[in-house]
Amino acid sequence: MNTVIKREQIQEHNNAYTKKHKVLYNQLSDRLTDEGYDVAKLVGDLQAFQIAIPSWALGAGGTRFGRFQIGGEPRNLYEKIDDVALLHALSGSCNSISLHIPWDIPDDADAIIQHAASNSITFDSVNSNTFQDQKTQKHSYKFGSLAHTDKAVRDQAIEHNTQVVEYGKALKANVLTVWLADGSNFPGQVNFRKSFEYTLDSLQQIYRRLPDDFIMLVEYKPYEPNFYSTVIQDWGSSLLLAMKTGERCYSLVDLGHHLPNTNIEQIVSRLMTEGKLGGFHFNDSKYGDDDLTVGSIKPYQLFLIFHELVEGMRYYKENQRSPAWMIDASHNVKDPLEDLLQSIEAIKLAYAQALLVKHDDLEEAQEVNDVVKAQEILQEAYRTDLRPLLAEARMRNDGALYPLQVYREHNVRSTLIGNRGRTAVATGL
Ligand SMILES: [Mn+2]
Repeated sequence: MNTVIKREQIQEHNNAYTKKHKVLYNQLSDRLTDEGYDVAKLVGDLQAFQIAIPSWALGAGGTRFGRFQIGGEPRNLYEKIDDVALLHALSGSCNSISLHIPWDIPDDADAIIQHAASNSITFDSVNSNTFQDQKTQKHSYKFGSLAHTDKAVRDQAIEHNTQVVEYGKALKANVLTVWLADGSNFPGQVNFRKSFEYTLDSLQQIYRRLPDDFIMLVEYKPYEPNFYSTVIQDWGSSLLLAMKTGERCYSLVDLGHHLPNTNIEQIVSRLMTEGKLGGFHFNDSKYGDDDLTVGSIKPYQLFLIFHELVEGMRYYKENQRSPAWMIDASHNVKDPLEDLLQSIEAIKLAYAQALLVKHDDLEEAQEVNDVVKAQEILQEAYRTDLRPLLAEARMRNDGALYPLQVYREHNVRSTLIGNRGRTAVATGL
């Protein structure tokens, strides 16, 4: 249970800042109403938008050069759920958690579900891990897993994924996310054709064992930990695999899994056109898979991506399933919980800005090739400060008007260090 910040404390904070908030909100609300927007609907859409928090983002991340202690990290799955509950209490925007197996194997699924439910948290996706060896496994993944040349290794990796689904089923999750580290470091090391065929065959085997209410997401990444090639290096490979694997298999876009300057928003549009955008991992980056705070480096790109998402959802309506939204970030110098609060805010802000885009006007400008007007329409939405709208939606979801402020005023990290210890390290990292 999140006992670090109580509901009354959030209420106290909101009472203290209601006056300030109302001035800003009413001003914005009046302006948007004058411009023809349905403000109640905007706030409602923001209230409904929920983002999953991955269990592995709650502790200190690190790089291959080292990891720095944050203190008070969650020591087990229960405490990870507590941290997500705390984030949800403050933000009203993250009612689910994603797990990584075997880092988060539930010892007692019913007790875990109960614990999560008492905090209004559900389980979103389960993620398999064949990028590192576990002590108990027979074969090594050093040279690959689902794409390995040895059938015995592939079978072991397939079995692991099936196991992950079983854990997911027990927790009432319904998404399996597969990301493979498989690839090669040197030219000639692997046969591209064979490794792709092996991967497809392995994914199909996992898919055949998937319960009917489960979907499967295939995540791509151009490099790292392999540096010459990865088997699923881009959206094209991921889409091919998803299409050949089955109806309930989709591509997953992780923002950091692109080479610099890739037009990610266009990829989003393309995948939606095929009805194959199944999931989203949010983070930000300067060069590679930096896993930095969402919106910290390229907020305009984030907005453009959301614009395509909103446009796609609007165009395809019920034919398009809403992607599974998740933050996938890592923290080396920030308090992970503060970092996640910043990421949640950035995601919802980009979403709100995208909701503001006047689609009919934009389409009209595009039809007559009015390039200047098209840009103006997008940037008008992007440059409108919608933070009061977010605060209003948060408050209506019983969250805090200003979550970071509450977090700091109540010295949450010190409390967590007091409860869990300075050297507590999140399991799995
Ligand atoms: Mn990811």
